Amino acid sequence: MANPLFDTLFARHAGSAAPFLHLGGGRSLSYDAFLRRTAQLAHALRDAGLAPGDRLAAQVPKSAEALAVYAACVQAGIVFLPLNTAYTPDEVAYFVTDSGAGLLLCDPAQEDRLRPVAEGAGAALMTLDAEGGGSLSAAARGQPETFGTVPRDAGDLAALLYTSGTTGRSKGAMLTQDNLLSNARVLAEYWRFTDRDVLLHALPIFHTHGLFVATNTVLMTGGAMIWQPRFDIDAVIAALPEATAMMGVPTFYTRLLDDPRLTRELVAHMRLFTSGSAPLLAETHEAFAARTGHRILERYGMTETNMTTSNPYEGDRRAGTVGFPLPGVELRITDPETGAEVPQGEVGMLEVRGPNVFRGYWDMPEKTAEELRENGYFITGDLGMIDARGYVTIVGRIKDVVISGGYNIYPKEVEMWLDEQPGVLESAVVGVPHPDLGEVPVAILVPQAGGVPDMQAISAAAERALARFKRPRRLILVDALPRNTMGKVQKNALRAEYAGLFAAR
Ligand code: MCA
Ligand code: AMP
Repeated sequence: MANPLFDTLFARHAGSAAPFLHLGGGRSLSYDAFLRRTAQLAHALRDAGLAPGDRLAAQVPKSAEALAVYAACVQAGIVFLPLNTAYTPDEVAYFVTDSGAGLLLCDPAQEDRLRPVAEGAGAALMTLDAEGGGSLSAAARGQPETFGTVPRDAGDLAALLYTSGTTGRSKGAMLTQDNLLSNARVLAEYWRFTDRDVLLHALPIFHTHGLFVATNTVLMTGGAMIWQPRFDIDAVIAALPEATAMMGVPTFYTRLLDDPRLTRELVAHMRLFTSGSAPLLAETHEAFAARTGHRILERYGMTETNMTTSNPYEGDRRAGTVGFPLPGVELRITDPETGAEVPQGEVGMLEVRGPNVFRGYWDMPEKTAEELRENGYFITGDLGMIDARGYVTIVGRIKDVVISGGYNIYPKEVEMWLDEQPGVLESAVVGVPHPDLGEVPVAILVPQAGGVPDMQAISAAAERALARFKRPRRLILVDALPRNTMGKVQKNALRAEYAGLFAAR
């Protein structure tokens, strides 16, 4: 095929009047209309100077048009680089510069703040707002409604997704056409998606979960999506009766459980709820089953690997486990020190291999070599075990990361920033339990000798430097950090000490 990803996910729906996106208020967009818009956008991007292989960085609100930009990039052979809308201009500057993006697409409301970023990185700047307006849409208007799809190989890059690193520097995970396509194929089949499905889509589309797991799976089978800009409990409850499936992070399910409108009747016709991106507490799984009769299907993956394990569609969905390796995915458990496989049933490092595993980190061959073995196994940084029945359970992480509402926060990045603030000698950022978001970051600060850091000034500066979800929910001053005999900060002790800060409601 000339462009496997575009041909399989998009082109096959050309001319189809079937609904693709339900946009609310009775408005829907058919597959055909979506693809015609995609072609117009592809023309506009080419006119803007983007050639196959170039990167397009997009920090835009979720909309049908924003999804069509992803499709247009695939059609034009442009590498799509989606960015969290919470990132500050400083953070965006790093991604645009590091990736050498040719174009930064942003919300017109951010244009003034991001223009210097684009100029500094030598990228063009275009805009797209939540209603599909902006300079890119204007450039697409009137363009031909067909576009000569740019040929691509299965191994060519389709997307570059940045994941923060434990060293504090974000790394761009290079995802190929086949990484995305192989996973979409497997998930659509494993989870029994068909063209009769209507997926309630309330996830952001700048991460693997909302962009690839949800969207590509639906595109694979020709179903429709109820396209909601964000998780709003009222809108979700109103839409559930129209849906057949929903994919969410655990916070979606705890928020639904907190709402008395979640009843067995409301979701009686649904066929599937999935959860991932963060651990789903067994008690949430059980409470949801008791209230609705549905067992949430938990699965596990990473930006670098797409989805790797899933509980079964038919059969026992076991609370607290992430199920079995998906077809075509090899998973092994190794000793974190030696890399040798551990006996079945023992805890160790999860490593995965398969067509789903990324090609490496953008421009970081050393980092790639550290995490992606020559034999193709990717070292996840997650600790787990496989039980006698083959179910995988994640028991912890070796990598120092806090997962808050499904967003990853790398303490190192926040600590490096905190350590530079006036009056701060050193800092430690840990995740503490939070009833809504699973965990949230908290910072423990040690003042410089004789000084007292201005906590308000630090909080104010954090607003400019760090995306909201990364900002510590509390700044706590202590005389010294607990250390072991090797001098290493004992984060477990800090986590234990502050575990009750946001005690459950
Ligand atoms: C919003 N805030 C957050 C988060 N989201 N803070 C920490 N962690 C978060 N995740 C901030 C808001 O800016 C706001 O700040 C305050 O917290 C409360 O906001 P609220 O209105 O309650 O939040 P929300 O807008 O309802 O969002 C919560 C959410 C959302 C629905 C859980 O974060 C979400 O959709 N998360 C999904 C993330 C996701 O898709 N992850 C997949 C990546 P203020 O109070 O100052 O206004 S991982 C992945 O892709 C891998 C491969 C995988 O396995 O899936
Ligand atoms: P990201 O780097 O954003 O792709 O996040 C991937 C990480 O999210 C994984 O390495 C896990 O630590 C975590 N994760 C994803 N799904 C699950 C799950 N079902 N249970 C526990 N952790 C998960």
